[in-house]
Amino acid sequence: LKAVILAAGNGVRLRPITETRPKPLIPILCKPMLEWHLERLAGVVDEVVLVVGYMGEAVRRFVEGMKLPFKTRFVEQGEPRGTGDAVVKGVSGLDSDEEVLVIYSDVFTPVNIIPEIAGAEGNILVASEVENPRDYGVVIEENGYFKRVLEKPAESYSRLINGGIYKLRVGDILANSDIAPSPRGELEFTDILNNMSRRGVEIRVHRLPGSSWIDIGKPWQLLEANKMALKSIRREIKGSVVGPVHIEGDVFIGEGSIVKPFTVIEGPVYIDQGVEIGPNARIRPWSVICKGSKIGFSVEVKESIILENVHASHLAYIGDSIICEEVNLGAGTITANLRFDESTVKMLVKNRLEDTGRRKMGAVIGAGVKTGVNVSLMPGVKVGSNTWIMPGSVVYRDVDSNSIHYA
Ligand code: TTP
Repeated sequence: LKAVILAAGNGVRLRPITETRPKPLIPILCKPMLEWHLERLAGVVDEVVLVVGYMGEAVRRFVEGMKLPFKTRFVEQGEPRGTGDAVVKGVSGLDSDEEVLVIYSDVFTPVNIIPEIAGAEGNILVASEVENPRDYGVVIEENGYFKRVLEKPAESYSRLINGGIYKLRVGDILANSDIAPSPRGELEFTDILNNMSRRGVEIRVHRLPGSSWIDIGKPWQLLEANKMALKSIRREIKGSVVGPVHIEGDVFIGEGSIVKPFTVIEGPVYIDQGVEIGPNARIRPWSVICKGSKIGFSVEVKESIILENVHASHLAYIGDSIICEEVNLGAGTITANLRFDESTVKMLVKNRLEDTGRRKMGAVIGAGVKTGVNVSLMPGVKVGSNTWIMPGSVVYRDVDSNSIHYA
C-alpha cells in the first residue's frame, strides 16, 4: 500500500501563521501536522508521495530529517490548481491496480484511524459529523455507500462531511479525473469522487462521530485542534520543577524544561522541551507552549498556543491566542479576548469578516513580532510577521507584516 499526502496548499486563510511556515508544518502539541500523519503511516505503507508546492523546500527538508521506515517521494504540483489536480499528480506513475491512501495534510483526528482504513476492503471515504456542515463538502450516502459530495451547500442536507482521508484504487481515480474547474476555479477532488459514484464505482463511507475530526483551515481551528489533542494527554513530568509549584490535572512537561517557584499550572497543558516557566506564572487549561519559549514573572497564559522561542518575560496576559515563533512580548502586553457585548469574536480571513464562533478569542501574532511595553491587542486581531508594535499601542485592526505600528 502507498500513500499520497496533499501538502501543496497556500494556506492563505491561516495567515500570518503560514507566512513563515507551510501549513503541513504547523504543529499540534508542538508536533507538525505532517509528522502526525507520517508516524501513523509507519508499518502501514511502503511508500509515501508528498505533493508539495508552497514552501515545498521546507516540507522536503523536514521529511528528509525524519527517520522513516518507508520510501518518500516528492511531486511538485506547480500552481495549486486544486485538490483534484494534486491527487492526480500524486498518483500518476503508480500501478492502476494498486490502492492508495489519500490524505489531506491539514486534517487531524486525535485517534489514529489509519490502520482501520488501510485494513478495510475496497474503496473507502472517511466522513465526519460536524456542527457546521455548510462550511464543508457535505456527503450524501445511501446504505453506507457514497453517492455525492455537495460543496458548501446553501442548505445543509446532513451533518456528514468529507473528511479528506480516503483509500482508493489508483485506476478508479485516473479513469474519473475528467473534471472542469469548480465555481471557485479549482479542480476539486470531490468532482472526481462524484464522477466515480455516477459511473458505478463503489466507495464505502467510513463514518467518524462528532468531535473526532477537524481540519485546520482558519486560525481558531488550530486552537480547537490542540484542544482535541490535549484531551488525550496524561500527566508526565520529565523536566524540573523547582520549589513550591502547584500543578493540577494532566500536565506534560518535556525534558530540559524548568518550572520556577510560585507557578500554578492547571491541566490539560502541554509544555514541550527546553521551556522556562515562572517564577510566579499561571498557565491555565488548554495551553500549549513549544520548545525554547520563556513565560516569565506574572505572565498568565490561557487556552493559547505559543510556538517556538517566544519570550513573554514579565507581566503579560495571553488568552485564546496564537503566538508564532520568535515573538517578543513587552511587559504589560495584553490580549483582550472578550467583547463587552459578549458576542462571538469576528476575524478577517482572506479579507472577509468571519465569525470564529468563539465568545473568547484573542490575537494571532505572526513570527518575529515585537510588542513594546503596555501594548493591548483587541479580540480577533492579527499581527503580520516581523512587525513592531510600538509601546503603549492599542491595536484594533489587523496589522500588516514587516511594518511598524505606532501608538
Ligand atoms: P485547502 O484548505 O482547500 O487549501 P489551502 O491549503 O491552499 O488553504 P487556503 O484556501 O487557506 O489557501 O486545501 C485542502 C488540502 O489540499 C490541504 O491539505 C492542502 C491541499 N492542497 C494541495 O495540495 N493542492 C492544491 O492545489 C490545493 C488547493 C490544496
